[in-house]
Amino acid sequence: MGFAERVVAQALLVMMAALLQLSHAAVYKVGDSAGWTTIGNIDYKQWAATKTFQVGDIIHFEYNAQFHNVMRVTHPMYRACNASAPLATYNTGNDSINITTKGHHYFFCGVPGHCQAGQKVDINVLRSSETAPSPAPSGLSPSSVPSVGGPAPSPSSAISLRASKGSFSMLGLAMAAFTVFV
Ligand SMILES: *[C@@H]1O[C@H](CO)[C@@H](O)[C@H](O)[C@H]1NC(C)=O
Ligand SMILES: *[C@@H]1O[C@H](CO)[C@@H](O)[C@H](O)[C@H]1NC(C)=O
Ligand SMILES: *[C@@H]1O[C@H](CO)[C@@H](O)[C@H](O)[C@H]1NC(C)=O
Ligand SMILES: [Cu+2]
Repeated sequence: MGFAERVVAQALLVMMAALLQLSHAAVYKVGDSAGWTTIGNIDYKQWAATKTFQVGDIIHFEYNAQFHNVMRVTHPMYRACNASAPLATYNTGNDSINITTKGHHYFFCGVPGHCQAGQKVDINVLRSSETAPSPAPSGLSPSSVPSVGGPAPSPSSAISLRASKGSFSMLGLAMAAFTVFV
């Protein structure tokens, strides 16, 4: 294998690593099976406390749009259940919100009385120093790149990483490209 091919192979390995990192984004349905509601006194604070939110995650609100909505608000508005000037309002009943920044993201239902009844949730994305470090992709150290003249590593050695949620089609593409070049 020549120098150019090795460079390409190395670049593809880096791309695959990046894809695997991206695939860690999670979708969280607020309230789990109960969804976004005032029925059953769901403790959304408790719900959020069991999650480790990260930048890139998607927060999904599912509810009957005739009776509820979702408002993103500031901390003072959240504390006071003040719905007079929300930062954003969602009302499809099936709202997915991308979390793109660290820190607190405050949401409540803007229907009078619902926030007071507990239909409010604080999505807190911890600073990276506070979150558990994501495991380094072990199979992708530079040493796993085939040496000149040596046998190419079996694809399974690179693919046996934590991969999840639909990353396999992308990964398959990368693998296909990879095998073309080695
Ligand atoms: C609600 O928030 C608005 C905008 O921040 C503010 O003007 C108003 O005084 C607040 N109302 C209450 C009852 O806190
Ligand atoms: C919510 O929207 C997604 C696509 O954005 C769709 O796949 C899903 O079936 C919808 N769920 C409901 C309950 O409407
Ligand atoms: C939210 O993230 C998804 C994938 O993570 C992306 O496809 C979508 O375009 C994003 N939506 C917005 C509004 O940024
Ligand atoms: Cu409501």
